[in-house]
Amino acid sequence: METHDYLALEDRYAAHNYAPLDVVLHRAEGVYVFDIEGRRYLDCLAAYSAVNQGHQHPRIVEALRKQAATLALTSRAFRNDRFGPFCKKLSELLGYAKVLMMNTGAEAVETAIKAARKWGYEIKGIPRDQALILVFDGNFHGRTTTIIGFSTDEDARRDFGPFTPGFPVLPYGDLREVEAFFEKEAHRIAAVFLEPIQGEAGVIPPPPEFLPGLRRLCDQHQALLICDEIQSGLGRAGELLAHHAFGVRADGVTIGKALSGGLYPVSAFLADQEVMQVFTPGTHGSTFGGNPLACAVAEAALDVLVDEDLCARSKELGEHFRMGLLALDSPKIQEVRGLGLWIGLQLEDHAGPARPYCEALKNRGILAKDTHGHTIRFAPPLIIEKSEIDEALLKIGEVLR
Ligand code: IF1
Repeated sequence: METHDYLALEDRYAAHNYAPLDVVLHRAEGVYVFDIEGRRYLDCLAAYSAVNQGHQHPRIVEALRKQAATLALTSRAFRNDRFGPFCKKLSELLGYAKVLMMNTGAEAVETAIKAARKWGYEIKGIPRDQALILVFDGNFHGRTTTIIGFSTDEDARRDFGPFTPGFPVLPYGDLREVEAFFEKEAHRIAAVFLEPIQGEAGVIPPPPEFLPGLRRLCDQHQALLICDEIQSGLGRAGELLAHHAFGVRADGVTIGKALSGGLYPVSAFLADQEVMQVFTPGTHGSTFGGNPLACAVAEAALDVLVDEDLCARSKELGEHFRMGLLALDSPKIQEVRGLGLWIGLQLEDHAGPARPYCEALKNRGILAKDTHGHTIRFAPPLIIEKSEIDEALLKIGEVLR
């Protein structure tokens, strides 16, 4: 079969909930993916930061293979020899007393929402069914009906109503608006929930005083600060958790994607005991959550993250990538945003939408994804070499010219 044959099959048999680039991939290795015609591409999306460790990392593939042949799923009705040791490892690495394992990012977010609400009622004493969780415009936290209910992206929410109440949306980065809202509603605010850097919105870091300000407000008014680190975490922004770059510690975090290095859906919600105590037997769960295979894969993925010092690499090489983009000195570049190896290249309006640039990059062997019209996202696996970034910069320069 040829590329167009695969396109026809997807067109005929799969729901059209995506508009992918017309490249049919067959295999991957490290920072490269290969299409069915054998053409090689530098992967600058890294599956939305799920393959920070690089595609098919041998240590993670081996962990998957071994555990898959030993014990894959017991359900949480019984115990197994991978779950406890992994929860300890994750708890100690990220610095939270307790871990609740799920599978997809959205499930970890739903877990955080349930924890915050239950904590609000049972610990803070918010009147039942009155809890509010502050969220921000431009957010992306997943695709369940509750989560898209507080999305500000019309495509993500149109005609999926009615939505779950209790998620006031405030302007991202605007501390005064948050302060004013707390003045009015502090008694029923259970949590403030946000991406420390907004991904889908176009890799947008908030003003440096935003997160410290939120931390102060949450401390003042007994509310939880919960960060969604599903995309920004585990090295992508040059830190174990992106919000550390702003000098604060969240009360809870959601993680996913690179938690498995892209080899298996693994996600988690982490918090200290004061929050996690709200979950008692029968109050929450998941068939595959925390299964032995997930734990074995995630354990190897975290070992790679630490042993290969991917956070430091991300920070250093991200700076190199950003400086290189600025050095192109292209009149089409309006802004280069980001932290670590997570870059949003915002094109000037007159430069036209980003999609054609992604098509041109694809023809030069670079896969990147546009977002929100005028931004090209560059988020390669964190194992990328400086020489590969320099090669990419040459091609990006050609395409911009
Ligand atoms: C799609 C976006 C990225 C996330 C954050 C939770 C989730 C995601 C910060 C949910 C997932 C994915 C979903 C995927 C494309 C991708 C995406 F474009 F949608 F917004 F990365 F930016 N929190 N993001 O980024 O995790 O349930 O998907 O495992 O839905 O198109 P999930």
